Amino acid sequence: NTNIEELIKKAESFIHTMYFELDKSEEETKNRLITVREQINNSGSYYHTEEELIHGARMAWRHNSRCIGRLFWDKLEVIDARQAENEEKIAEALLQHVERANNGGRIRPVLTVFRSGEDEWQRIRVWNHQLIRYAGYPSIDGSVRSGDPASDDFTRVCQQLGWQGTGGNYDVLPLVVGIGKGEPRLFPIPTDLVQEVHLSHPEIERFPELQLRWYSVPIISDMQLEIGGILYTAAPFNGWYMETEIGSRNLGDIGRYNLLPAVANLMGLDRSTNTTLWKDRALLELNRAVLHSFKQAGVSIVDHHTAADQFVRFQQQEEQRGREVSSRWSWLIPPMSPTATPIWHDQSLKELDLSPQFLYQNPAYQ
Ligand code: HEM
Ligand code: NRG
Repeated sequence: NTNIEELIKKAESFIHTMYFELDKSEEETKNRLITVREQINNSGSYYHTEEELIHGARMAWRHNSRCIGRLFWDKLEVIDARQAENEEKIAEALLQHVERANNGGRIRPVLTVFRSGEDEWQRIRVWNHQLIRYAGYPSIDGSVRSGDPASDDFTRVCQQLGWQGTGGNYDVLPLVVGIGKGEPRLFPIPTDLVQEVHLSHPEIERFPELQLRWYSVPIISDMQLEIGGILYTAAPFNGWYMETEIGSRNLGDIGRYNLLPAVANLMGLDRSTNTTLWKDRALLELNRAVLHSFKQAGVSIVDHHTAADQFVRFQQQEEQRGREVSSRWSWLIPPMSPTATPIWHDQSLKELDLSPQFLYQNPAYQ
C-alpha cells in the first residue's frame, strides 16, 4: 500500500531529524523507529509521544517561511489536548488556551493540539480564523457597514447558527467547533477572557475620540499542523502582535477598517492632494498609537524594526546550527517602511519545502 509506505517514509524522516536535533542516543532512535513502523503497519497510523508533539510543533513554526517572529521558535509552549473528545471539551481547551496565552498581558506563545484527523467522520475543525476576532456586517441597502469586513462571511455563518451580535464595530465572535459532518456548536467567549486595548497616542491628545481598539492576542485557528505525515486539523497557535499587523493592515487597509481618512482628519491634514502624503502620515501615527497603547496597557507587542532585527538573529542562529532558513520575502517585509529594515535588502531569501509545517486547509464552511 503506497499510503502506508508514504507515511512510514515521512514518519521515519521526522523521527530521524528530531532525535538528531535533540541529541538522542542511536539506541533510543532505533527503538522508536521500530515501534512507529509497527504501529503504522498494524493500524495505518501512529501516535506521537508528547515530546514529539512539542518538538514537531516548534519545528513547524521554525519552518514557516512567512513568519518574522521565529527567533523564539524553541520557546513555544505546547498543550496536548488529544484527549478532548467532544465539542464541549474542545471549547473548554480553547478557552484555556486564550487564558494561558494572554497571561494578563505578558503574552506566551502557545499551541494547543487536538487529535489528528485521519478519520473524516471524527475530524475536528475550529471554524474561526482566529479564536478572538471581530464580527463584520456588510451594508444593507445603502446603510453604513460595520465591524471587520474580513469576518463578513464567517459572521453570517454564526448568525445562521443562531448567534446574534450587536451590529457594532467590535463584537467578538463566538467559538465555532465542528466534528466530522455533524452540526457545528457555538460557544460564546466569556468577556472577562477577552483582553482588548483601547488606542491612544503619545502626542495626539484627541486620539481616543476615534474610539479605536484591538484585541491583545492573535490566535490562528484554521491552519493544520503536519508532523511526520500526521495531519492535525485543529492546532490553534499564537504569539504576540507586531504593531503593523494592526496599525497598517487591520485598521488601515481599505478593505478592512479603512481608518486612514479618519486619522488624517483628526490630525488636520490636507486630504485634497496626494502630495501632502496624508496617508503615509496617518499610517505612521496609527502605528505609533498601537505601540503606545499596548505598552501602556502592559500587553506584549513588537515593533517592526525590532522584529526585523530578531529575524536577522534567527537567520544567523540557524546558519550556526547548520540549517537552511525558508523565507518568503513578500510576507517578511513589514507593511510600514519596509526599506528601513534589513529584510528588504536581503537578496538571498528563498522558500523551501520543509516538514513539520503549517498548511492551509479547505474552509470548514461555504
Ligand atoms: C505569520 C509575527 C509567533 C506561525 C506571521 C506574520 C507576522 C508574524 C507579522 C505575518 C502575518 C500577516 O501578514 O498576516 C509573529 C510574531 C510572533 C509570532 C511577532 C511572536 C512570538 C508565531 C507562532 C507561530 C507562528 C508562535 C506558530 C507556532 C506563523 C504562521 C504564519 C505567521 C504559520 C503564516 C500565516 C499565514 O500563512 O496566514 N507571524 N509570529 N508565529 N506566523 Fe508568526
Ligand atoms: N495578521 C493577523 C495575524 C497573523 C498572525 N500574526 C501573528 N501570529 N503575530 C492579524 O490578526 O493581524 N502569531 O502567532 O503571533
